[in-house]
Amino acid sequence: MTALLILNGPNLNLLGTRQPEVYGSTTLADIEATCRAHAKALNLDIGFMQSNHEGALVDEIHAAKGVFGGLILNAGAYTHTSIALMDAIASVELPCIELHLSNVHAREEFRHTSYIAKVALGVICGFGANGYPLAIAAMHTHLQATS
Ligand code: CA2
Repeated sequence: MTALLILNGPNLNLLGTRQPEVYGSTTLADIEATCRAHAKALNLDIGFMQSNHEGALVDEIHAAKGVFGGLILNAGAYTHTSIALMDAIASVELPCIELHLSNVHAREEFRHTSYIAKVALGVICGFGANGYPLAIAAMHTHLQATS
């Protein structure tokens, strides 16, 4: 069975508790449950984790090699700053979908830059928590087409 790793970056543990007008009222635990249900329906295994620490995210990406067939990454604010995450994704040579709850292009200028997009298969943003099942479906289609 193919497996996907869904990684979440800094502050996403706060989802559903603050700023619901920007990020919605769904918690990260709700999102994980939705992801597990969608993945099961597609016969996919998933790993799901969140960290507020850049190095921990880099370690997870390294450890994904040989275990997971693809990555779905909401790197939070590290999206806009982290060459380390970009290099980690490039180094494992796994397909990666960059994901955001909000439409980062309709927000502040600094959110228009993404280091992750440079090494990603594609980017999904602006669909709130629904972006997670969209990303799972997109990765599933990609992995079927390339296997
Ligand atoms: O829209 C997204 O998914 C973001 O990755 C969220 C990041 C932001 O820095 C990116 O530009 C876009 C911020 C996550 C903060 O999450 C919070 C959730 C609830 C309350 C406060 C912060």
